[in-house]
Amino acid sequence: MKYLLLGASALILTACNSASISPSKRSDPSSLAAPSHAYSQADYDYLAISDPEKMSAASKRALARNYHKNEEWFGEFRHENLFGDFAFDEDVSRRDPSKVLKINGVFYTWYTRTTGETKGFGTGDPDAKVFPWDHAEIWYATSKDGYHWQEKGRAVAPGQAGQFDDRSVFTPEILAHKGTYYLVYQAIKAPYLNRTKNTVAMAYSSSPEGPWRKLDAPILTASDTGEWAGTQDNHFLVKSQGDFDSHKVHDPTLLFYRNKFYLYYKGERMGERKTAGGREIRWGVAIADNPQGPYIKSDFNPITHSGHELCVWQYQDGIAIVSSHDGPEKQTIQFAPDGINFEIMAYLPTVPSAMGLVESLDKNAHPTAGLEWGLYHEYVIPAGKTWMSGGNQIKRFSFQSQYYKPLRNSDELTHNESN
Ligand code: AAL
Repeated sequence: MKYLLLGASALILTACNSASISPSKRSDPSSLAAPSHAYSQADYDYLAISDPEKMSAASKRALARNYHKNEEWFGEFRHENLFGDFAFDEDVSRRDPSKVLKINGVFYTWYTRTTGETKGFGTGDPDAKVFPWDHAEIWYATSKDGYHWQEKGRAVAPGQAGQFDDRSVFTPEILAHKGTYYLVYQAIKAPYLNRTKNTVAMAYSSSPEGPWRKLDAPILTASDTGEWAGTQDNHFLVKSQGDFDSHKVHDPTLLFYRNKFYLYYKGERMGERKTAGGREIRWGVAIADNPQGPYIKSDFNPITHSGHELCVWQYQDGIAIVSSHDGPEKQTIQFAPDGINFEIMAYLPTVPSAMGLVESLDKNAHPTAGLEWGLYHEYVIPAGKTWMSGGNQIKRFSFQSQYYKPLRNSDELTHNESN
């Protein structure tokens, strides 16, 4: 007798010879692709389920959520300070680091850089800096060892007055593909108000040092659904909320996957509500045949119901993500065999904000090898300041897994070899 679980909850009894059931495949993504799961005696033993005909809700959930398969995805993050220009500087905010590329033996990252005090909304001054990422530019830095970083200069600046990116450009991600570097980033057109909808823009270059050439128009915009209530600049007041990305399209992250360009992003909704333990945040994906687009939003969006800044990498033939803060599935690692249909693989005690992964790591060496180390940001809030008026600092994370102990740096491919 064996049990077949269809979807996440319906248990169906099937008469079957248990000897014919193949053992569970730990961390084998292909086993997640199947629409149903058959369970072996080894699975029940692993979960201490003595009688599969009498299972509690917790035991059914443990099977449905793969607690018997995914232990190799578990681990925890450690944090370290960085040196040189990435040491904390109270006068310069550096945040939202991109992926780290290794090019000819040198690490590169791109990030949001601002100066000046954040004043918030409602000052009456239309030029006042409303967020730590307002009036921002995208800069880049390099490092030989991943610890000591040298700021090299500006990569992308806001556009001329009247252009779609005339107020701020920030939260960059990078993709290197066939000798061209593509920066994707958020853009704001003035005025920057509570109800302002941002866009996602792209610039490209044949060198990581630039010069960068901007596309004339955004590659992604907020959905044109939802309706504000009244004319007050209050993004909580709506007649209807619209799609998951009716207000903001954030944290663009571009991957070359299955011969297409997958632009993963965070959506925020007009009239945002609180959801289980956090803000109403979901992720979507838009897919293009060519790196410059057009990017078509997936019909399956939203593809998560949790998370905040994006952390996305290819593992084997699927896509893995870390869902950071916000939502009922915050602080999880998830995996989708097709890049769309994500399942929870592991729960995490903490998750760094705005992780930038190291592209040159051998990500297929282990489920969490792509997380071996990378960059992230932290808020530094001196006494008397808030998260808005305090500083931002780029730091380094590493992922400690009891199942995977890599040789630091020595097993990295150079960027050129990996592309
Ligand atoms: C971050 C990211 C995006 C937002 C802002 C800067 O947490 O989600 O980048 O726009 O905050």
